[in-house]
Amino acid sequence: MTPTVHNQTRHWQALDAAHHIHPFSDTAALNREGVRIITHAKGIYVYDSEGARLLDGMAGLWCVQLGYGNEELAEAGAKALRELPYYNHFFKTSNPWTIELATKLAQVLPEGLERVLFANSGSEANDTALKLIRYYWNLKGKPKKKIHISREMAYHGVTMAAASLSGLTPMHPQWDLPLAGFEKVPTCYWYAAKSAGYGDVSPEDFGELIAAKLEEKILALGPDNVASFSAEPIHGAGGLIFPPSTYWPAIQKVCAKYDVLLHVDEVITGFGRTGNWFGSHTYGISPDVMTMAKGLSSGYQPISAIALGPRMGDAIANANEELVHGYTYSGHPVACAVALKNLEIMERDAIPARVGTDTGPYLQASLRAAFQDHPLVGEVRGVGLLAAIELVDDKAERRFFPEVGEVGTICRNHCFREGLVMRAIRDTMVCSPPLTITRAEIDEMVALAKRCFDLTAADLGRT
Ligand code: PXG
Repeated sequence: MTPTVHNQTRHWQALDAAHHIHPFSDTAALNREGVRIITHAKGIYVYDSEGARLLDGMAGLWCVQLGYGNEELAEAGAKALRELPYYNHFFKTSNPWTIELATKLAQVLPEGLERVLFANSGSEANDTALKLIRYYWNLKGKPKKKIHISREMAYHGVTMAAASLSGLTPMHPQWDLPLAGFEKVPTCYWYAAKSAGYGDVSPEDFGELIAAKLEEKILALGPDNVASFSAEPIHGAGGLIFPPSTYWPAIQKVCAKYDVLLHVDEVITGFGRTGNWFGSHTYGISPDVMTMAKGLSSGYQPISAIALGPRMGDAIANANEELVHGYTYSGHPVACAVALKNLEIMERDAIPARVGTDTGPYLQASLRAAFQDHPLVGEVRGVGLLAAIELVDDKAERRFFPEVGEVGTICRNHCFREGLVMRAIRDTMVCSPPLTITRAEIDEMVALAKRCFDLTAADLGRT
């Protein structure tokens, strides 16, 4: 948007402070500081109202797969806006974009996921998935199977159910959550295993050991009471925690053994991020139900989806009764048109394969070359165009800083000042750039990050 008054930034900051409450922010503190106003974006860069350019190493919030300013997506949305700006699916009606998007999804999703429902956000998708899981067990005559198990450090969104499913503990006390019937198990954070008292276990053994915790939990609750296990293939907002190779095979065995439905949350890992269409492809996971959002439309429109495998899909499609669920904007034609075009472009330009075989390995190698021996860096880890750099107090002991988040915040602030958007989760620096990023742009991003890490090390006197 173009500025219209003198000192436009301060004017907008004042209005924002007066009228707009921000997500996951301390409103008073933010208002004292003043927000940064992003006015436009192109490719991998966003620009603020003061003319500063930032390299967006987070693809917005892990979602702008095709980068900013994609004309084909804008055109697809504009065309649908003109032809059918709104219609619903409640009155025995559908529309071409929704139908074609559902069909395209069935083609690119892991085998067996053939039916989809639409919603408008990742949280709604997860909320819906849990409702469908409950419904499935009711249809199957097992109404006692109602407990949802998920993982510590998981992020699944903010609705009452999605926040209950989330395992990041700060998400709960303000809202008296989690709701009853939500249980947690430890997660496969190998890097933290030593400081958490697991000793010098190998990643592979740790994967098995942590999967066994799910079995113990199911047995403690009684398999007849457990409806589902939910997990991200890779923890996203929990700090980019990648599963050891043994983890997912073991988890799937446990779910199958106790007839527990597997809900896979691909809100971050979907749509090429890990170098395949889905994280489930990368890790060989066969979900009963999968949720997705973000990259589905490259973030250009709010849209999410819930895909059902044969078990749930067949039971629900053949229930012979009304499915008492749906949102006004489920399968919105404009959102579907943009998402459909997004998937067509990804397919045409082979974006997942490019991430898997070219830019992904290049980013991973570049980060390791730049940071492996950095005085603050304990570990560089990643898959595809997802990467995390763990800032630690003691590399040999894999020991974190005593004041969790302090060093991460220093580093994150340097990044912003130097023109790089990188997120700090605790003291883990994470990046998840647009999937259209080029090798030259990766070089630029890594060089910027290196400068910021060096500034952070200098601040701490650890050069
Ligand atoms: N599942 C996963 C795995 C997510 O990452 C959601 C569900 C919820 O999606 P909605 O569309 O309801 O926000 C998410 C969202 C962060 C951050 O700080 C991450 C998300 C959202 C906001 C902030 O990393 N992920």
